[in-house]
Amino acid sequence: MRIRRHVIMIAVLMALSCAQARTQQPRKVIIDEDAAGPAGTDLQAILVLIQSPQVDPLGITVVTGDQWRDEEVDHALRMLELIGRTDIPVVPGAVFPLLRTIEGTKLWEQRYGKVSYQGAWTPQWMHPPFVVPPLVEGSPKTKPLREDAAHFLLRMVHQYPHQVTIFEGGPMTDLALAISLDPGFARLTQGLVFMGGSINPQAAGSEFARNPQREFNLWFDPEAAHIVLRAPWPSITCTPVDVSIQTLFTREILGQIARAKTPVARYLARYAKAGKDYMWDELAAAAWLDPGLIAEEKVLYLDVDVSHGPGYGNTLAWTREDRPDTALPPVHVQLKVDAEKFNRFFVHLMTQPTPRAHRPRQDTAKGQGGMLRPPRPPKHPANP
Ligand SMILES: [Ca+2]
Repeated sequence: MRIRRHVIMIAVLMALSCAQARTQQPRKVIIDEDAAGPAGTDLQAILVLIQSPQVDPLGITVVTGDQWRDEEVDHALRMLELIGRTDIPVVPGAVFPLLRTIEGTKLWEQRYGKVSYQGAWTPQWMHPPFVVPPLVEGSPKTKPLREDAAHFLLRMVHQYPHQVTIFEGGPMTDLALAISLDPGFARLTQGLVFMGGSINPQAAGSEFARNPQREFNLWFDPEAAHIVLRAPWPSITCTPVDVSIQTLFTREILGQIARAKTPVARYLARYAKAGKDYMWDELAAAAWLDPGLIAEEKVLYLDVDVSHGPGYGNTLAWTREDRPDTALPPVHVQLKVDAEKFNRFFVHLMTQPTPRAHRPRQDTAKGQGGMLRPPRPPKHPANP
């Protein structure tokens, strides 16, 4: 009897230690971003995830959003070179949204009014999609994977079922393509964390006061977001405009980071612009690492207006009681941040040595593990 009790006790202890070992495993994540650069919210969110020793970044998939995909791919590769993490694959994703076009957007504006921020399509700095202007931080020598983002996402979640969190910091085109190719995709992940959407932001005087439900990531590819927000994710966490605009990338924050002499701190000191930008994506990444940074959240049901009328691309939100009779999964929507705590968390991460870094690459880099740059498609006059 005593022996049996001992055997049970040993089995329980073994199970507990296995569970503990599992929780200590680095958390796998794929970072889907519109990686505009150098520095800026997209790349700084990638840095948050890379700088955390808790995280195993399986890859960075890049989608057109704030800039066109190809220049974003180069900004991401170059940053990885400068911080010594060229082992993390960069994977090209969608160049165009599923349905939205530049021409269609111009027609929409004639009817319903101007959209001030259109990412890569903003008239003041728009250029053809496959042109990469010179990078101030230098051109990367490393290359992206030959695989496309949707297939990479699918391959990873099949390789590590239920272990990979999808971090989405840009338009959701790549995720919608993965779901369309394999409807089991969302269920095979550990969950979705995204920056996007706008519920009821308190933003007097800003663009969000006039158009409170328009947020760029969902607006840029409404049909993709519509597909993604209906997929059966095990969990969804949303960092909307409401909470992002409670942050600010101040000169003080940048000054504190610049005092560290690490490659990440040097990169930010040189290229980041402080003083006026919210920390959109950085907050989404940081709150995934430490949910204690969020002071208030609410469970809502989200969708996007795909009716192609005046509200095309706007965020739609319901409570459990008033949601429509469709299969929308619940979303944990962050509404308030502990801004001081978040700033400290961010500065701490940005001033630490980069985990698993090799010697940062300057300008004499060899290729990235034999990865070859895919041939550039012919110049494309406009979104078809
Ligand atoms: Ca982004």
